[in-house]
Amino acid sequence: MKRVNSKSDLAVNGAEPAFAELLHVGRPNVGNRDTFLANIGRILDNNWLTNNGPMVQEFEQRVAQYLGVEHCVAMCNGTIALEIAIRALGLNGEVIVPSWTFVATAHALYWQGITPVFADIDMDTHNLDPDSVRTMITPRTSGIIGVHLWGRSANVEALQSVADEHDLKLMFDAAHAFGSSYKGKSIGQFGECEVFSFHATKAFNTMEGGAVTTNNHELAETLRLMRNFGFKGYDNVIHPGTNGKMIEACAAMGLANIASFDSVTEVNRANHEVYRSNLCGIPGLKVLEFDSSERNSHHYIVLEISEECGASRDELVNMLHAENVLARKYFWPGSHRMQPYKALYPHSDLVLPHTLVLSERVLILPNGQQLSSDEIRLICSLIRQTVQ
Ligand code: T4K
Repeated sequence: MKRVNSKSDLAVNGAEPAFAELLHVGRPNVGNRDTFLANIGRILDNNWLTNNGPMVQEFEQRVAQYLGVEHCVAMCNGTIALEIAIRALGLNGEVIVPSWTFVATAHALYWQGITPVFADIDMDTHNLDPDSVRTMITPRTSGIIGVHLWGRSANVEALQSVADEHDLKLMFDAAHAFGSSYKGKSIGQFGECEVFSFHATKAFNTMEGGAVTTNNHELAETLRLMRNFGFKGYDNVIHPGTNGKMIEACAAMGLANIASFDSVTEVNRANHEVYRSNLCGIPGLKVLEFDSSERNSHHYIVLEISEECGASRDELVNMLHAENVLARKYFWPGSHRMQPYKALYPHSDLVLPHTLVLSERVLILPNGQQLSSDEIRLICSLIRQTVQ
């Protein structure tokens, strides 16, 4: 690995980094401040802060309309939304998930006494491999959770076929996929239901937040009961439930941000292109492409660094951190090598070869409306100088 020149050289030696301020992966995209503050004013005027208030209802309608789905049930975050959806679908025993995802996908099952069983992924798309899913099915399997990783849709039809063949429920963790499509249809409409995260670090955020979307009226009704302790009217509990409610202030942020979401996507797409053109032709370094026939927020800039590259993934991450670029190794080392799964499945490396390879190769770079083209070019030139 070569040391980078000039300013960045100094940074690696402990002096001035290339960027005066930290450039984070996950820096929030924030819409019109005046709209947000006016929404907050409306909340205060209403004297209604939470519990299915008018702002949350407006937000749900707006999201459902944007995604072309019948029901959006807003929740306090994506993890609780996953847990509630899993319980509402009656999943039990074992559920098949990718290991190559944020650990919340597996935790949402384990937290409820359900065993997550990890299947491998496709090397090109980083999404669940339906053939690997097939090999993991046992008499205890009740469902499959596909993840649309990096906003690239999972292989929806193939997973649905596996689920239908074995009478399993299929749902999706769509935490990365707000604004994405599969065969031209918006993500949010597939499987029994889909679960979004609107965390601050997502392309579209409500600070903290999430939602379950579905075209199934009965399921939507159950989800609404479950997120509010099972209450139907005053003093009348008709279902087991928890507190999964989104607060009004989060919906206020969501309404401000959804108005600018398309422009955030455009900025991300352009940034992705700048990264791609400035990093092309480096042996062993690939910028993950997005399928141009599908919609995607282009929020994640995913690099794969293989052995032919002049620097390892970890050397690049260390160099970037020294330069104040907070690149991330999402989702190293893979959920199956995190606790409690590592102790539960000490041999699962053997059945997850693609997950293992990618977990050593992937690096995520910053993106979003706050990043300039010049900053991207500088990040790329730091990488180029390091690997040459
Ligand atoms: N399924 C999938 C596939 C997911 O990716 C996630 C969440 C979930 C389910 C669960 O949804 P939630 O329950 O979270 O709604 C972050 C997020 O906390 C998490 O929401 C997200 N995935 C995951 C991919 O990333 P960490 O542990 O990396 O967070 P942290 O604190 O290191 O922040 C990430 C980066 O963002 C840092 O570089 C700092 C920057 N940042 C963060 C915040 C909160 C900012 O610049 N501003 C901010 O306000 O998990």
